[in-house]
Amino acid sequence: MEAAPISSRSIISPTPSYSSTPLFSLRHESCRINLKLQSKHFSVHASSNSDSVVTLLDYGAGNVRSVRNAIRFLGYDTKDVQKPEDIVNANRLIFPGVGAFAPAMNVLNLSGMAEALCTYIESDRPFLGICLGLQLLFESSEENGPVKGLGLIPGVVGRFDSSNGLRVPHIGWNAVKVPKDSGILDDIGGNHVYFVHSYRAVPSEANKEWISSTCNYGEDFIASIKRGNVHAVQFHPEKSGYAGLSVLRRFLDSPNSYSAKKSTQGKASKLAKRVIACLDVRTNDKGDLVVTKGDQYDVREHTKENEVRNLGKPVELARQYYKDGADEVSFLNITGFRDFPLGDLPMLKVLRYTSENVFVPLTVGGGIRDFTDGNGRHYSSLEVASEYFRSGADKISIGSDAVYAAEAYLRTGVKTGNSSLEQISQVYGNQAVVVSIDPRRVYLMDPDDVEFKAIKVTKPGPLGEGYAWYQCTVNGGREGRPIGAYELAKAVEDLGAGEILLNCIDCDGQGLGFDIDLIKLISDAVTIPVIASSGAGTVEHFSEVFKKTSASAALAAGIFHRREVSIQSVKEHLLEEHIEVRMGGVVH
Ligand code: 1PR
Repeated sequence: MEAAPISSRSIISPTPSYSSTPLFSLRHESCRINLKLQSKHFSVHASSNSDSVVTLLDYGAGNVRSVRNAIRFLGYDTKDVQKPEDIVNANRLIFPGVGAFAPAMNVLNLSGMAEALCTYIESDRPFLGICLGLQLLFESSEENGPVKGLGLIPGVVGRFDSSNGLRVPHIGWNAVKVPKDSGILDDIGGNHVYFVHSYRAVPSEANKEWISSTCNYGEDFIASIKRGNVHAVQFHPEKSGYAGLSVLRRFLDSPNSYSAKKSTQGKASKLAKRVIACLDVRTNDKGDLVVTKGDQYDVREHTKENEVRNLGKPVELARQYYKDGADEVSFLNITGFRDFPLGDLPMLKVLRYTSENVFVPLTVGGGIRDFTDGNGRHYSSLEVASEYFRSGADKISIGSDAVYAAEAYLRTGVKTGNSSLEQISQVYGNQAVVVSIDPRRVYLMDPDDVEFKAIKVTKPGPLGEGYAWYQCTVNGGREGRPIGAYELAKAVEDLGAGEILLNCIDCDGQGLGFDIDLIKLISDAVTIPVIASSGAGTVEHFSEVFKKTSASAALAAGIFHRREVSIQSVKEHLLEEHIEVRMGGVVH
């Protein structure tokens, strides 16, 4: 049954008036106090916004470029909220919450925007909250808390329970269960949409009137809410490909006129396995930024000229992979360890252009570390990451610097909070931080020959060795370090990594299949998602890695760049093998 609208007030009332009496007793105390202080300052008037302008609440905590790009792609302009009055005077408001709950509430409370939001929502004005923008509507959150929220919806936002082996954060594509006509979700049917979060609100008797869809990840949680003109989604429509754009389009096109169309009745699903296209990017000898690809990390042609292998242009290839149905696109700036990324403006441009019309998650890595330039100016890794996020990245990937941080942590047992990994995950959340591991297999006759975790290997080494350990490297495989992939994975999970990108130098570019021994070792050792990488040559290699290990995603480069295997054929094969994947590239 459709929940009653919050109020019967029309969306664009020529003289809207706002009651200073809360319509919901749940609103938390600070909201109520603010209300008294602020409501008299709101001069509410008919908005002069045209219908093609949507107001965006960006409180400066992270990347909302993707939301802006998606809105623009759908033919609308955005107007930024500068002051609380801009909220109450908006025609349509989108609130893409970014970052952690407590700092977000803090900014909203201090700026007076918490109160303005409550007023706006209680007046049943068109609202779309995204991710944290949904969670903040609840009474409180356990994230670094308890912390009070806006208190409009009954319930406490809590963390997914990983004690039973559930991988947290919940990252990836899930179909949502739409039990009733929800207006903006009408077109998504059984399609998968993209989630990335560690905290969730769960359905209860008290909030059931708000729920418009649920999703299952270890338990049922609230995927979206709807009440009158107020909507919020836990998933990211701006990152959910065509299905996500349809949600935004429905909200933007006609917020007040969703007629009961088809009831989608999407089924809840398991988390789909992701197929990721990876673009190793570097400047070639002519100074052009190109997509390259190595053989065991050697990216130079074995010709007289010895030039860098050139497999295409980064932006064009990323767009193609998005259309082909890639669930994510990763850019690895493979010489980032020696070139300072903020000096590497072409890479930032690649991100900006790509994010204009690629609506799946983008990860970028390479060179994320503290840096002092020739003029003595110090840049923190957080500044580098922030610039990547601002340019359109959803996740950043740290390679070499995470190895040094893990070594220090294992040596001292102390989390200093100073490593790039810790700093970035603290500010942007651990779901935004991937650690890329570049290990090399080292065979052993006896597992006790080394102080690191060694395993029995499926295929013995060249001298008949039955064991191996996986030595981590830095600087693109150029330097081996005294730490194993197993030790590194566990340490970086502790330090705040949200995901592991697990390469293998031995398998890279060989097309002989993923290193199943390594991927099983690491994916069993951690509770964060692991992306299997290096060695894909056939569609069967993808089903093998998903059947034999707990990897959450599989990444490939060479076979996609050389068009030997298409993303679509990988997914069709996985479906035939009863492995859940998101189908459907772009149809617009
Ligand atoms: O150390 O933080 O500056 O990050 C550097 C990043 O660049 C790391 O993520 C590292 O993995 C990557 N990188 C550095 N050198 C190379 C190289 O190839 N010379 N590429 C490199 C790593 C591995 C995968 C590759 C898969 C799949 N490339 O990303 O795409 O192996 O390939 P395949 O399907 O063709 O087998 P920092």
